[in-house]
Amino acid sequence: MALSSNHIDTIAAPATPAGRGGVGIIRVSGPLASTILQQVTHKKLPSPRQAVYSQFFDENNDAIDMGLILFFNSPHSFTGEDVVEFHGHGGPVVIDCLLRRILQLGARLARPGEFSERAFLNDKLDLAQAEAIADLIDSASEQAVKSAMRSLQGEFSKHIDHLVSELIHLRMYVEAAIDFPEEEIDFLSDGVVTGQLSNIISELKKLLVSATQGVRLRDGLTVVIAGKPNAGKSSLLNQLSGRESAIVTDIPGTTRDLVREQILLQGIPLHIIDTAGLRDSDDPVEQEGIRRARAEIDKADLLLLIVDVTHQTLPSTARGGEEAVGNLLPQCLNISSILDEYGLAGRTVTIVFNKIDLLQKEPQLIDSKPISQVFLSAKKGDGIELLRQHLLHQAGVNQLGEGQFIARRRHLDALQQAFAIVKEAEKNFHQHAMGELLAEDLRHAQQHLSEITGQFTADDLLGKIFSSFCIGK
Ligand SMILES: Nc1nc2c(ncn2[C@@H]2O[C@H](COP(=O)(O)OP(=O)(O)OP(=O)(O)O)[C@@H](O)[C@H]2O)c(=O)[nH]1
Ligand SMILES: [Mg+2]
Repeated sequence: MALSSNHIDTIAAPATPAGRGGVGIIRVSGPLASTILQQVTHKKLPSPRQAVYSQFFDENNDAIDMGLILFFNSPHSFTGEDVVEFHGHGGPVVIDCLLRRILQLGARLARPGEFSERAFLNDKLDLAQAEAIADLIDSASEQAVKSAMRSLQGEFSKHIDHLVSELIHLRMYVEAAIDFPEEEIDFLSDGVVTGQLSNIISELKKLLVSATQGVRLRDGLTVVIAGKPNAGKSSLLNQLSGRESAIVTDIPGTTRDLVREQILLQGIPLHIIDTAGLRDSDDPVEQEGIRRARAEIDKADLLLLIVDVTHQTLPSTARGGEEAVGNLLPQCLNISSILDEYGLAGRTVTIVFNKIDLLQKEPQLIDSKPISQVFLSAKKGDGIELLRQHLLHQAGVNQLGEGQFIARRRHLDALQQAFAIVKEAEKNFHQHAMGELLAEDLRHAQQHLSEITGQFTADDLLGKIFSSFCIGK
């Protein structure tokens, strides 16, 4: 895919952020890069990758700045083209003067992401790696940095490439069988196909889990707070966000609209949504609020179901208000009937039993799958730290071991589509053993996976991805 250099523009842009700094770098890439370097410095081209100290001159031969110059010869550069870098001083005007001179000499200003785009087009990086550069720069936590680095180094792409080659291998096997119809049945029923299919499915499954985690690390997760009126949803939102975001009163039905807050937990963004209390209502405004609440519940990455713990019926032995009552709670609660009541059976839910201060119960976290329980007081703040711990755990922070990479929604969608196709193909194959159908499905799955690394990605999508990068990247 390498671009021939004669009809390619030479591009230039500051590589360091706007503003003042000790050093300001301008990067130039393309066929004119080396002549521009010589004209700006009045020096001959330095050896590749060797820093040389020089003055930078404008069109009147006045010195504008001085600093280091670097030359990277094609294809041994970031973009794969000839690249030069001017490391001058980091002031907005001085950078501007130098940039103007470079543009006069035939370069044009780079579009956002254009350096990375050229690196991709010249096969220096695949698409997932190019995206990882942007993600590395945007990382809000150390975990995200390390994961983006792994993606940049090709960890994620390696898994994808491996799966693609397995799909191709299986497809070739199946197509060979189709080409020899008299032996087709034997070919297809010898167990190789089903064995390889199930291998591919289990690899895809593992990759889906890692990619989901990778997306969470980058985009955070959406946490929806739901429950009956007055359960303490808005109080909990306020505790988590550390400010009075939502109105709290003792009037049931206070919150009607969705209230959204964004917080950072150890660098992981959490999008928290407080919702209208769930109940039957004749009020059209409240009804609409409840409809919106249900829509958010369906979309949530993590659902916090808030239950007023004092509304739970306790066995008679545990009644009486003495101190032990609250601490008997976890054993006496009927979790499945609570989930049934809200129509949440079968879902992953964290039940937050609120208002423990009224029962003198200690805060408690029971972290398990698919149902976790947290006992806390949203009003007093007791147990909020346990909830934070649980949220981090759900975001995957503790499980991030070796090999975790960063991923984007787009990657996850492609993986999910490939997974759905291969699952369906396996089912059909078991029923009908039709080689042609299977080969076609494998081809589709392969296309979806190739979108991730960019071997099979539409130009308009590429344009969209790179234009979201910033200038100079
Ligand atoms: N004692 C006690 N009271 C609480 C606690 N959390 C909330 N409350 C009280 O319960 C009432 C309702 O709290 P909200 O946070 O407005 O409840 P909500 O679930 O948002 O209610 P709606 O918006 O009406 O659905 C208020 O009077 C709060 O002060 C708690 O942990 N302990
Ligand atoms: Mg509320």
